Amino acid sequence: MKTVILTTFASCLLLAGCFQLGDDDSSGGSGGGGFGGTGAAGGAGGFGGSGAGGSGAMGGAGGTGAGGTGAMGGAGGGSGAMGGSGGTDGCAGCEGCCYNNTCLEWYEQSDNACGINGAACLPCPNHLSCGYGCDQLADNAQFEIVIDHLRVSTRNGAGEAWDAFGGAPDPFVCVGSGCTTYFEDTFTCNWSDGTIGGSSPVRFSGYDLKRGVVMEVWDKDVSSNDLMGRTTLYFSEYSSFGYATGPFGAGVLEVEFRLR
Ligand SMILES: [Ca+2]
Ligand SMILES: [Ca+2]
Repeated sequence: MKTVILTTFASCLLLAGCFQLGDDDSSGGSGGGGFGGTGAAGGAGGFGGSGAGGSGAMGGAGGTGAGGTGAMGGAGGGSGAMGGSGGTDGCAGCEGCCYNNTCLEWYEQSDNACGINGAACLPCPNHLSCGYGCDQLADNAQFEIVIDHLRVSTRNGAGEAWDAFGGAPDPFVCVGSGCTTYFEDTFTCNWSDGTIGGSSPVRFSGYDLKRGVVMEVWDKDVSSNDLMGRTTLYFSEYSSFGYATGPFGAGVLEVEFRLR
């Protein structure tokens, strides 16, 4: 009988999904998995049931139900031979992620097991790495920069109009080796597609974005373009909501942009 148990255990280990990392089903019943039964009526499986509040990869705290009847005879509220401490207590108050019913603090995490606020430790998406949750740009990931909005001042640093005869500027934005399209005679630009590089998007690695990329805003002129502002952007955290800058240079009031 012992052998059967180990075989079951081993085959369970080989089956992805047999365990779910940090499945903290505090409502009980469905947690546990793998090692025997579930359900409020107590353990039916070889390792005792998960009973109420079982969770954690190694099974719960053994059934608390009214008597297991499984092959291995969980004798009612079995102690869960392979069981963990049961419940989700091991991750109670966890600010990191929950793995095997144990809290992994942020400094103990990796790109393969990451999370916050007691959530299950999960791998980060390919374009992100683990910081405080999966919030950092992955070094090797490739991103495009999309400019959504630009607002510039009505006068340049010398207090003059940007164009001759009091004309408004014709702004566009460049980052690295690429630029957006430009708008004519306006102080506010809202791009429908402000991809840097346009139809041939410039791609930036996460590594380069973290080291800093230079953003410039220009006023397109017939003779030579006027630089309206230049700044360096350092992307550490990834924001799916996008980014915004404050004023920079002689004439840039704000830029809103995002990574794609
Ligand atoms: Ca000009
Ligand atoms: Ca103009």
